[in-house]
Amino acid sequence: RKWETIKSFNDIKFEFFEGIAKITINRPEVYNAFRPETNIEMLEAMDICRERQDICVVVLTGEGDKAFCSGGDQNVKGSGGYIGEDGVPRLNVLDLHKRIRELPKPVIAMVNGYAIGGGHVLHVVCDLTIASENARFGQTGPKVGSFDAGFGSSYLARHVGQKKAREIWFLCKQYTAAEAETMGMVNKVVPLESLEDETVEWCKIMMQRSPMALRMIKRGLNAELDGQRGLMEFAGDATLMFYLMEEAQEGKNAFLEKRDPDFKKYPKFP
Ligand code: 2NE
Repeated sequence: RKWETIKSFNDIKFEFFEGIAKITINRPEVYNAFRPETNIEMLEAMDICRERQDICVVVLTGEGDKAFCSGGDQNVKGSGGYIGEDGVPRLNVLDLHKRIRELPKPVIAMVNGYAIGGGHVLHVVCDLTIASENARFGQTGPKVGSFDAGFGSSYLARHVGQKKAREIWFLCKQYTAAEAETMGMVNKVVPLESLEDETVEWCKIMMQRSPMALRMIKRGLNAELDGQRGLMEFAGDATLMFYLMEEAQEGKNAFLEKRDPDFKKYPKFP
């Protein structure tokens, strides 16, 4: 399989293959921990994934066979957040969570090793998770002076239930891929050597499905948890579909032609 580079970055690889975009956190020396610049790059890559018509599915993974992502880079954690090269503290991984949720295309976490701390949250916010047998899952916040009480807790609880979510956060233990699958936060576990094949296979199946149907399902499942913000995304897509109907064109045409719109001819579905 030949992945083509979409755009070169410092901290990530951003590649394309037959409708699939792959974002790889490329900092193996720190087990793919992210720093502010890593998230800025991933945000740009996600924007490209949103705009490009030929990208149907996004895969998020980490370089090497040790880690998917070990969370925030502890070397740059300072007062107020993770300190960027500009000296400013940020917690911009939260912007990435929002971007993954908003993207009207499926995002799959391809977990190839440790998914720990903020790295665990990243897989939690993805739509699907496929993990290799060597993957390890867990939160560390209360051990290292951090927490994610947002999607990292509330959405995790939707996957594994309240008791397990509290156990994961309060005890900061590590869980095997098999345990994560049993808990309901991983869709499938495969040997490391077949991880990418399996992930690409899932992508290909989804690409045979209706993109609009997948989009609306993602919006609806998000809306349940995302309140007014989720309804806004859902409603935005309803408007998109309305704009595809002649009924919406009639309103605009009447305005431009300086006449009253004739909506009577359109069906009133039961
Ligand atoms: C991932 C884990 C469990 C792996 O353990 P092990 O023993 O297999 O490897 P080791 O030796 O700990 O790590 C390998 C190298 O990666 C670096 C280590 O320092 C080490 O470097 P060298 O000594 O070889 O030079 N490394 C690993 N994780 C790093 C990190 N996050 N930042 C910088 N360097 C890192 C073990 O490494 C581990 O527990 N890592 C720390 C996980 C962690 O606590 N992450 C931060 C959680 S807080 C967070 O991410 C967060 C949040 O809670 C809320 C919002 C945003 C972020």
